[in-house]
Amino acid sequence: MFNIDAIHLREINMPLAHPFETSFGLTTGRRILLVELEADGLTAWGECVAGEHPYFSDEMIDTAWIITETELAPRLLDAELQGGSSCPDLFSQVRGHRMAKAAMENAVWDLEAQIERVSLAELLGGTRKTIPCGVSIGIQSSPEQLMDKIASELAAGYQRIKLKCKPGWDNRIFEAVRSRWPEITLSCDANSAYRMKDLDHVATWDEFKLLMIEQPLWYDDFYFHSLLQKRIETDICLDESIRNRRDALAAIGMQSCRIINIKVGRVGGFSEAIAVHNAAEERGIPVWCGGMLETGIGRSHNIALSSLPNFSLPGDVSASSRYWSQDIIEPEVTVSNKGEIMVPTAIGRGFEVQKDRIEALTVRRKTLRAKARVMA
Ligand code: OSB
Ligand code: MG
Repeated sequence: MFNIDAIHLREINMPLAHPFETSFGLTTGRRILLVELEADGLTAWGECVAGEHPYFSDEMIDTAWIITETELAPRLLDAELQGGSSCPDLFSQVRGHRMAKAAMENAVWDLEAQIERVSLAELLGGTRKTIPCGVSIGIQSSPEQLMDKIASELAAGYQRIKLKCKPGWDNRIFEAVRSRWPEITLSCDANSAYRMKDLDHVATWDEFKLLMIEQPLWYDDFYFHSLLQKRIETDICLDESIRNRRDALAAIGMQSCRIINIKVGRVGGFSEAIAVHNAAEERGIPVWCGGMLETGIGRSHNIALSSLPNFSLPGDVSASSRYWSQDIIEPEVTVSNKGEIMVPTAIGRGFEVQKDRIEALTVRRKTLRAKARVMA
C-alpha cells in the first residue's frame, strides 16, 4: 500500500516539427497536460492526450484540467493505493473524462513500477522485446508532397504506412500510392469523415488492398460500421468508437470491425487498455497501439503497453523526431532501420524525464498536496 504526497499539474506548449492534418482539423502545436506524482521520494509522470479542441473526442485539455484538479486529484490524494489498478474504482463516480483519468492512472502505474523495481512493460504484462512500428501520415497540401513523405518513411524502415483520408483525399491518393508501391502494407484512417451515402464509394477501396480502414463512420457508432463491414472485404478497425471493454465486446459481437486500435487515453488508462487487449485476444481480434501526437512521456507509456502479446500489428508509435525538434525525455524514442522500437528493460518507463526542458515549456501549473496523515 502506498500514498501520494503531492500532485503537480502543468500545461506545456510544444510546437510540432510538422503540422498534422486530419479530417477533423489541423494541429500545428500541442497544449499538453502533464501529471507529476510525488510519493516517498519517487517521482512519476502521466500525460493527458486530450486535444486542444474537442474534435477527436468530447474531451479537451481544459476539461481534463478542471476534472483532474477538482475531482480526480483529491480522490487520489486521499487514497491508499495498491497500484495503478486501484484507480478505476477510485474514479468511478466521475462519468466519462477518460483521457483525464488515464493521465492520472498511468502516472500511478509509472510509480508502481518504480516501487516494485520492474519495468513498466513487465508490470503491465508485456512479453515483446521490440515492437513493430508504422507511421500515420496527415493530409498534405499536394499528392507530390505525400509521395515524398511516404518515400522517406519507407526508407527509414517503417513497417506500415497509414494515410489520413477524407472525401476528396481518398481514391486519387490511394491510386497514386498503389501505382508507385503496389506491395507495401498500407491502411487509411478517416476519423469519421464518411456517412451512409458514401457506402458505395468506400466499397471501391477493396481494390487498394488496404490492411484496414480505420473509423470510416461516426465516432460513436457500431451498428452502421457493421453494415459497412458486411459490404466490404477490407477489415474495418475501430478507434474513436471503442471507449472500454464492453464497447470492444459490442463491436466484436456485432462484427463492426475485425481489428481494434487501442489508445490508452481513449479507454481511460492502462487497466481498461489491458482489459480491451485481453477481450480482443480471447476472440481472435488483433490490436495495435494508436498515437495522439504524444511527447516522450506518453510515448514511453505507449511502448510499454505495445509489448503485450496481442499488439500484433504495427502501431502508430514512432520516433520522437517525427513530432518534436527536441523531446522531453532522454534518450529520445528512436526506431531501428527494421522499423522496430526496443522495449526498455530498466526500472519504470525506461526514459529519463527532462525536468529543465519541461520547466521551460510550462505555461500553467498547480500543486495539490495530501492532508497531513495521522500515523496508525
Ligand atoms: O485517429 O489515430 C488517430 C492523431 C491525433 C488524433 C487522432 C489520431 C492521430 C493519429 C496520429 O493518427 C498518431 C500519431 O502519430 O501519434
Ligand atoms: Mg484513428
